Order: sequence, then structure tokens, then C-alpha cells
Amino acid sequence: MSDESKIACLCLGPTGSGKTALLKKLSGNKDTDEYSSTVPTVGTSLTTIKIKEQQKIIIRELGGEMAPLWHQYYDGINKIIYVVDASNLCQISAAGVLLYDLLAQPKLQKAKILLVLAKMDVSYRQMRNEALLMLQIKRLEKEIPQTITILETSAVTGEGMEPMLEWLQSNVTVTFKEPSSS
Ligand SMILES: Nc1nc2c(ncn2[C@@H]2O[C@H](COP(=O)(O)OP(=O)(O)OP(=O)(O)O)[C@@H](O)[C@H]2O)c(=O)[nH]1
Ligand SMILES: [Mg+2]
Repeated sequence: MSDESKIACLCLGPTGSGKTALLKKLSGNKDTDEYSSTVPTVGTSLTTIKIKEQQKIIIRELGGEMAPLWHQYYDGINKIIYVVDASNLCQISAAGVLLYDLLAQPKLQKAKILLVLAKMDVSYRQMRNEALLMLQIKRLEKEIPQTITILETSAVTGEGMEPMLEWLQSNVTVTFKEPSSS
């Protein structure tokens, strides 16, 4: 049974979108309270997240620089955390291209996707809506077999950490937030 506590999860997203900082915060790394800096992830890095007494989840981050090689890690993956920098709309199109490629991968047709809008402490609601519109999430939802859950986070304030842990724990999460105009 112990193997079941290891959920195969990848954390992906463009360079600098905030993956390492997010996983650091999620794993309860105290440094992030003071807001420590991160360095670009070269290759891959593993983070173990303790969920309950005996349940652990190991998340593998693949640096944005490694995007051409992400596909080598798709075997046996059932959850993907896809991190987009909500404060940097210039990067959204690139993030979208990588995301669409991911969603089209045969090995990931049954994966659950968590779309993380990161760095919300330096973003605005309007930018977040804009980001979702640019990613065409509403249209995507109708065309893809995967379930996409959208979450706003900040590695600085800790926003979104609880729901993220819940998502990691659950096998099926069907929440879909539409980009609203409010
Ligand atoms: N304000 C703010 N800055 C953040 C947040 N998360 C990350 N950053 C900053 O964004 C930069 C990149 O963060 P990383 O977590 O290293 O990004 P990454 O996605 O791991 O990048 P690669 O490993 O190169 O793919 C760093 O300077 C972080 O300090 C956040 O929630 N808020
Ligand atoms: Mg990193």
C-alpha cells in the first residue's frame, strides 16, 4: 500500500513562472516566509509533500529550460501542476503553446491538470482574467478529455496552498472556474 502514497505528479511551466518557489512554499519550507530567492531549475528536482500522517506525494519539477525534454517524463503520470506567471502576460502565449502540447500527449489523456496562476501577489484580477482568456481555457474545456482545475497562488503570501494540497490529495477534482468579467 505504501506505493499508493506516491502519486506520480509533475510540475511544469515556462522558465521563471514560479514552480520552485511554489513547491518550496507548499512543502512548508520556512525560508519562503521571508521570501527567499530561487535559482532556475537545471534538469529536474523532486519535492516531497506530506499530506497526512502516512501520505506523501512526490512532485517532480522539470525546469522550463527543459521543455523540449518534458515528454521523457510522462510515463505513469496522473497529475500535472502547470504553472503560469499571472503577472507576466508577455509569457502567456509561450505558456499556452507548451500547455496545448502537453494536453495533446497520448500518455497524458487521463491526467488531471492543475492550472496554477502564480505570483498573484504581484498580479491583478484583471490580469488573471486576461491570462485565462489568452490561454483560451473556456474553449479548451470543450475540446480536451482532461479535467482542468484553476487555482490562484502566491509563494509570498501563501495564497492557494490549502486548495492545492486538497487537489493533490483528491483523485477526482471537478472544479472549473470560468474567467469572469468581474
Ligand atoms: N512576487 C512573487 N515572485 C515569485 C513568486 N514565485 C516565484 N517568484 C519569483 O519568480 C522568479 C522565478 O521563480 P522560480 O520558482 O525559480 O521559477 P521556476 O518556474 O522554478 O523557473 P525554472 O526552474 O527556471 O523553470 C524568482 O525570482 C522568484 O523569486 C510569487 O508567488 N510571487
Ligand atoms: Mg525551478
